[in-house]
Amino acid sequence: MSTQAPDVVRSAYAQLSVTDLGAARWFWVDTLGFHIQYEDAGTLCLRGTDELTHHSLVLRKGDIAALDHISYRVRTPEDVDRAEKFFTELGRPVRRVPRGQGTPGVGDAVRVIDPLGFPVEFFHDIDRAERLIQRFDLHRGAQIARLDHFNICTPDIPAAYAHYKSLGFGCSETIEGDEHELYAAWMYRKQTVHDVAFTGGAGPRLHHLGVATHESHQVLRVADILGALNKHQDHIERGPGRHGVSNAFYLYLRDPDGHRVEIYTSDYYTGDPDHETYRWSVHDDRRRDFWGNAVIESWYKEATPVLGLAGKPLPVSDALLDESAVRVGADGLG
Ligand code: 4SX
Ligand code: FE2
Ligand code: CA
Repeated sequence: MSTQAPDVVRSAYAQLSVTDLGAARWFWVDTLGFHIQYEDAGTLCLRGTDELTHHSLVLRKGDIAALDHISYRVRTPEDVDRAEKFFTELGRPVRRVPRGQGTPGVGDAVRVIDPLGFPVEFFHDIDRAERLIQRFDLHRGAQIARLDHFNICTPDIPAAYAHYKSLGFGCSETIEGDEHELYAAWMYRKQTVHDVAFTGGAGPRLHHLGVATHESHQVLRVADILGALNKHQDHIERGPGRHGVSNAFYLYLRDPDGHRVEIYTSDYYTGDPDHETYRWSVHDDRRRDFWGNAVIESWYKEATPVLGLAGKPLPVSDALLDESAVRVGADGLG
């Protein structure tokens, strides 16, 4: 019998290493409208207006631009123990991080390098924060409401799908070839299109963080702001547009270190127990942009490196984890 998986509630926060905390603050706080919940000389803990927990994004001053970890909230304190056991039995590196030794505001946690090579944290306990949803007087920029999802680059999409299935994730949408080869998948625990999605390519790398606004005008507004701040239009990478997959209205930006963020709104409910996966053909030009606009090359090729449990960059590979998986190449280019 396999070990019980931890009960994951949702994608909760990401911690990024940034090389210039002042520049990162300008981008994430002043321009995107994240709120500062905690700061010290080397750290900013940020959250959106809907978020009642301490943070959904942590920016840490580091030597290189990288991902420290993505982090999932689990349902009970016992689920933190379950996560520790689950990854230990998979033979993966695991480190227990007691409250006070890890990220500010976060209680007892476990950090692992998962089978896909990503640094992933699981925690239950986190400090609560004040409700800002109706503090309209404090809303700025894109008026970010909450973290929505992580998108990660990995060369072996079937292996990523299988791993997250084993963690109890549902699959809302896929992109598939003629023989149902899996090019991309969107998987969830909360009742939206996704908490995590996979982009084919060398991995482990973070492709982007998806952050949600309430309305599409907020997505357009941040593009207008970056245009108005002449020279900052270069932070706009792709969009605005309407995704085929997820139906979300979107805009991709790059932060001053090149970390990619997607401003995302208007996906749909997936919480019914018999919710079925919606499958897109890789030949359907509407899959990534419903209006058929081409995806630019940097979006497929560039991504953020990840750090191991000791804080050193992990090597990136485009080799398959699972040799039996069908390899059909990256979706979209060519
Ligand atoms: O470009 S895709 O339509 O495949 C897409 C990308 C859909 C939803 C997302 O969140 C995303 O990043
Ligand atoms: Fe996304
Ligand atoms: Ca551009």
